[in-house]
Amino acid sequence: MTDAPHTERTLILVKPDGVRRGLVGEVLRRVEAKGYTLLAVELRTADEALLAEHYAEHEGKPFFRPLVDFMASGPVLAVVAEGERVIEGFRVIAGATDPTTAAPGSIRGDLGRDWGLAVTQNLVHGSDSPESAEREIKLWFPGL
Ligand SMILES: Nc1nc2c(ncn2[C@@H]2O[C@H](COP(=O)(O)OP(=O)(O)O)[C@@H](O)[C@H]2O)c(=O)[nH]1
Ligand SMILES: [Mg+2]
Repeated sequence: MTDAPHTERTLILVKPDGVRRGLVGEVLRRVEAKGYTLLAVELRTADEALLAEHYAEHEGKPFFRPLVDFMASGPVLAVVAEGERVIEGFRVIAGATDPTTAAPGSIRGDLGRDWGLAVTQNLVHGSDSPESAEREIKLWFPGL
């Protein structure tokens, strides 16, 4: 951690499993309770082109197609949040990728588990670096 102020923005998605389970409010509550500012919140069903672009780094992996299909299976809540070190902070709130082993206290650890669909359904997405955050925010909220 550095001492210099480091306000940044991140893209958060409540994935279709989270929306279907009625966890939109719970995810937003945790983001707000941590003290981050919501800059944009929009419920939307993403098309395949947007999702393939969003997950471009995973193209070619065996879970890419199931992941895109799952993400297109219903509405997602797209959120831009702002704050000091929010990119790292939200990844901690979200927990590890595999919800079965994600730490209790995290969104995935408290609310997620394996439903027999590997780790695709893990409730939330959060940008993993400043470069990813900038790219993803442009993709989901071109006007922001
Ligand atoms: N089925 C399956 N899905 C995966 C696997 N790894 C990642 N995913 C899914 O792909 C998303 C993106 O993967 P990654 O960027 O590594 O994880 P994240 O940054 O923690 O979301 C994850 O959130 C999961 O939904 C895998 O090994 N199998
Ligand atoms: Mg990732």
